[in-house]
Amino acid sequence: MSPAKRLRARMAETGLVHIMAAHSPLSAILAEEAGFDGLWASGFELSALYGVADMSVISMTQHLDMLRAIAGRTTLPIVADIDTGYGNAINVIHAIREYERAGASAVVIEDKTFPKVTSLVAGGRQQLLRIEEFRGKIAAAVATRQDPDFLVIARTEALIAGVGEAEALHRANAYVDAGADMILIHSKEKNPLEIESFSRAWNELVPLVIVPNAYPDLDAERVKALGNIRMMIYGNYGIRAAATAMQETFRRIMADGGVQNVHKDILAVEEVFRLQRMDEIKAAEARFLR
Ligand code: SPV
Ligand code: MG
Repeated sequence: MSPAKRLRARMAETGLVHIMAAHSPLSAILAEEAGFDGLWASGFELSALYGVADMSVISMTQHLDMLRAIAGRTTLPIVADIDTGYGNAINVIHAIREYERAGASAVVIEDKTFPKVTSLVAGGRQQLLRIEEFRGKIAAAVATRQDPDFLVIARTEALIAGVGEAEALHRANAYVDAGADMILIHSKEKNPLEIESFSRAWNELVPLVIVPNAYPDLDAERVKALGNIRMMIYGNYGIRAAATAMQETFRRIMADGGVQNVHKDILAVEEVFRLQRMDEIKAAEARFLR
């Protein structure tokens, strides 16, 4: 069964899949071990990993390279964050071919203009694309995919841009007409009221996706009660957790004048060996090094 088919099957079986952001193969391995249903090849996380803003600065090639590396080290389905699709509908056709070939099971394309501005930044210049133009991108993605289970997820940034729920619903309906398999509704409100209200107003059969970064109180139990959200993406938790651990450890080493205190609080090297599958290397050495 293809990873994309598994992702769809899991959604049907559990009603809600949990997708963890991954910015590296190591973070993907850790997400798989923790039991997530899939991975989010997050633009925000990869940008942060490179130390740059999430504003269309990272290239498609950089994102694809990381996605391929991730796909090579995990069996989980990967939902690729392709931002605005790297240009117009023609660029989307090229992107879908590349991402499917690289091992993605789904893409999320957002209805902003290129270059995009990261959604959660205060005072961000959030510019929406014309609906017709975005419908063309969604239709192009649907027409290009080879695997019918590959998911084309349309993300509306209408709430992020502050144009209100009616416009968000109007756009989401238009994207469903263009063939979107799911609608990602994003919000930067600190509480989940905006998302809950959209979910209640959404009466299409097409299910919703959310990224509860700004409004962490909306947990799986509350999401399930809403009834039409089938995917939760934990969009920036991997890089934030990694940066927290590094920040704290690095500061302690400088403050303590050595590694004597942090040594016991971080992964043992043996655990890193396990994650690197050193046992397989040892077995191969025994078998082939003559
Ligand atoms: C990402 O993780 O890249 C996202 C989610 O698109 S957010 O940064 O919250 O917009
Ligand atoms: Mg993104």
